[in-house]
Amino acid sequence: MLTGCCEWPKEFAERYREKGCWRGETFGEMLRERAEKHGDRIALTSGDTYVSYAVLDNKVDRLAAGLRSLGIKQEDRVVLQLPNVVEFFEVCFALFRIGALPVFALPSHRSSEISYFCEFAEATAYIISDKQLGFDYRKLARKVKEKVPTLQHVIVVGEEEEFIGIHDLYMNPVNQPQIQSNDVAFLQLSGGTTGLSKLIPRTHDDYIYSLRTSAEICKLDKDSVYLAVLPVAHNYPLSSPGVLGTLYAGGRIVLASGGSPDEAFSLIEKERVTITALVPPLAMVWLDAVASRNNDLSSLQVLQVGGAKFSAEVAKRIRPTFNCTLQQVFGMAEGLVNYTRLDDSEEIIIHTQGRPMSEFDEIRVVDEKDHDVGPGQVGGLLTRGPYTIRGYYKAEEHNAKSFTSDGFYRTGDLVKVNEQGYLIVEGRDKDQINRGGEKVAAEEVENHLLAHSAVHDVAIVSMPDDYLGERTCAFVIARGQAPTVSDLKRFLRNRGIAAYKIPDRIEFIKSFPQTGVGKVSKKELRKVIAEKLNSTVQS
Ligand code: OOB
Repeated sequence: MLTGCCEWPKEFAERYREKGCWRGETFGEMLRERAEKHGDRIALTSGDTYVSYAVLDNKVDRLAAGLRSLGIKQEDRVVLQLPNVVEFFEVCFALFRIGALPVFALPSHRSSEISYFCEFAEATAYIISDKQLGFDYRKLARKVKEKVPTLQHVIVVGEEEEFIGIHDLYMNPVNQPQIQSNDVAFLQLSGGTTGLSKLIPRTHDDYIYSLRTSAEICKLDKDSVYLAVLPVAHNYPLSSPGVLGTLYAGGRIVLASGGSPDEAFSLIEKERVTITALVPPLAMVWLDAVASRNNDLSSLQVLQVGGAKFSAEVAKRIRPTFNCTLQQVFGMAEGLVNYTRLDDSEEIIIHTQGRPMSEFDEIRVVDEKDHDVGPGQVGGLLTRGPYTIRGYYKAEEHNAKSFTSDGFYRTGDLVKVNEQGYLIVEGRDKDQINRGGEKVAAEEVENHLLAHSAVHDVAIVSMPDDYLGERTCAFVIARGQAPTVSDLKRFLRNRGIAAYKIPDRIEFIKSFPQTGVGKVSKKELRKVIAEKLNSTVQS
């Protein structure tokens, strides 16, 4: 296994194999088999482009040859930052076939995040699109190359300028190395709690198990049509069951550039979409948009909502509005994914975040001392299982805190379990803000702000928000003359961080409230801002 990754202990690995979870499949073989079985069927649709399984398989082989010709080889890390385009799949599977590991960056990441991924993962290549939504990724690549001189190749989908154009990399197929199913297939990103995102190594065995099980739970088959509106690099639309689960089932993926009802509703109508995945704020936008549109959405069978807590009040409106089944999804890139089942009662579907997808998922709900809480009580969620990692990539010290000595991952989520074994998310005890599904690690943004000469200290907390669920508020203690809010926001943008991490609100404060042991009390700060918001709403 790749150095810096933690394997499952032997007895667990043996059990997961024996029980048929890990079946020795790799992603490269999976696509080949689907191409042999479903050759002429359409795997991917993007705009007017329709790509069959056979064509996808062949393009992947040719691109794999091209990537090899650049010297990209087994175990090389490649930072992949592509939006929802056909090439995302070609690159991904080409890397899988040569045994190189994609590092799944999001389109919203900027130079600070990308440089860190490239440096930390010691990436040999960085793959981007030319321009997207008015942003030029080649400019970003120039900055990253300057900061990370070891980065050897920048490959561009579109106009390549001084870089390598992907169109030059489709070559005659060559023999590829034998890939082991227990090898790491790629690195996902964690939402991050302490400082920067951690990298999550997922193996072919464990990930294919998770998407196969997800596809079964969602009853996907070759007639399923999955609409991808969220960025496909994220674990949720990638594998729950997402685009990879759809390919596993031999179904068809329809790519959308974003979640606007204009685009998504026309695609649902035109392509007869059967299932799609949303985060709660998007679900609210869709609910409100239906009345003013007259698209035929009758093909839609399942609407998944996850990534952040979906309020029961809004959840109730899904079935009457879309005439389809709501499925709540509570998952994490580290592994564990919970689903409400399609035939569950409305009560369960509306009021819970589902139950673990696998009978081999182990969950514990514990107090601060790691003792199990009583039935129905709220506690911290710990989990281990056949698709939950045993450690982050190259993060020994952090792993000692994020995992128990017997290998349970500390999710940082506060949950309770009902009598039927369904989880209800009640909050979190990790230093992270969940901005409608986008995760912000408080410490990462605090560190950026601390680099400003007029910032003496800073604490970032969540504040309630009707639309996103939560937004970020930074409490700043100024040094000398206080900077302005726009100064600080500009400062952050110039440091090259993703826009969703820029605090929604900045409050200046003289000193921080403290806990009994003299730490900053974020709980008190959350109260301060919530009360302030409340009083402005009322006045
Ligand atoms: C998904 O993955 P990540 O890694 O971006 O974020 C994981 C965290 C969870 O630990 C939890 O705090 C929160 O996101 N979360 C939810 C939730 N789904 C995720 N909190 C409340 N209710 C939910 N339904 O977000 C992710 C990965 C795979 C599938 C679905 C979501």
